[in-house]
Amino acid sequence: MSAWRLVEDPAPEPAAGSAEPAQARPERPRTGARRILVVAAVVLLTLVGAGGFAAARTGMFAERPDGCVKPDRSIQLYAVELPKDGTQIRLGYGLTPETASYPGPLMEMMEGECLAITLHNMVPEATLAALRTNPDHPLGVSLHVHGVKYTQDSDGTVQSGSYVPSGGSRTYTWYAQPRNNKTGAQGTAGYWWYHDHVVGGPHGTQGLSSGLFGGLVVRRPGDPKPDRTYTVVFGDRQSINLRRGTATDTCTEVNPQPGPSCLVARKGERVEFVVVGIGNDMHTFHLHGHSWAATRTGTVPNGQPFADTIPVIDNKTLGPGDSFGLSVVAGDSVGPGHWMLHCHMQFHSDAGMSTMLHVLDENGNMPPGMDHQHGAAAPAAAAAPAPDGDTHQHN
Ligand SMILES: [Cu+2]
Repeated sequence: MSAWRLVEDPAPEPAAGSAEPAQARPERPRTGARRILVVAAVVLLTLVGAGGFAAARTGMFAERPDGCVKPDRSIQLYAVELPKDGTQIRLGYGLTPETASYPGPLMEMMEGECLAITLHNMVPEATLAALRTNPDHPLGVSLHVHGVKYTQDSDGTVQSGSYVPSGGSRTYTWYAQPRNNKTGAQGTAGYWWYHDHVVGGPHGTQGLSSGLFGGLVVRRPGDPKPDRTYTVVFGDRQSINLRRGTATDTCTEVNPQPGPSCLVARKGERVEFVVVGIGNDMHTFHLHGHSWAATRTGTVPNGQPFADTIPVIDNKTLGPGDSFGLSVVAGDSVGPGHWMLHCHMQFHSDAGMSTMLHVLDENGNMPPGMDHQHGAAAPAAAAAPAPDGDTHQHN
């Protein structure tokens, strides 16, 4: 057992040879009844503790947070190695090994829901060893989540032992704790993200930079329902979803396939973005032609009067580890077109941290005369120095 303990309102240590602390708290009389209580408590703890400690040895920590009696839903998640991007190792999470991508699949929960995710580590040990920064660091991948509730058992760290060696699997439990006006619990509705915390070192820095991350939305009843959701991760080396320049936008004019490097929508669709910052740099998220409310969802809740207390914005600061969400009605009042989505730190956007939201008309066509703007690569982006092979991409 650990030696950790919290001593409430600790009194100074008694001087050697003295029976009582020199300056103890106001004395409470040690009545006979109190002694009996203490003895009873010790006996009870010993009896219960025998079972409890046995459980602790097998599981070490509680499996689920309070409030999650049993998972409402279970999913399988696979961590796999993807084709290299130039010389850079790429990893991804997927709901199947074949569909792994970076960012990984969007996770969606409703407040009150408890989700069990079984992570299967299919990344070869040799790959994890190549990413390791310290030979003493264990090899594995993990799943660490922001915003929702989890126990140490689902923390996804080395120190809690909650990671998965190559070939193994482990179930993580997330609880989207609802608001509770009685206890003051603020709820977990919001735009969050999940990521590895183990690959390379104790903070999963190499897991993150290789692609092991994804978005999480926790909704509250009544939240707007999006027609499509894109996870947009701003990272180091002026990257969007680990890509930059032309690689950020691989939409084809014919039948573009929505994905991490193809943001496309029809006019009138509600498009939701989960925006996440990773790495070491500050960024600002800016979308042309569209704006949103500075609220949890980016919209003004139904029934709430519009008020000047809710600012409308089209640019938002994003630091490492931050995440936020928003939704817009594609092309609302501005029509179809190629709407830039970029970091507004000028040297970042100039270096290729820029892509497009392609808004087609209601029938899914780009109106004539607008095809010429296809592609995100500004001349400046093409001229920027190539970041270690970031010009390739994989969905
Ligand atoms: Cu930036």
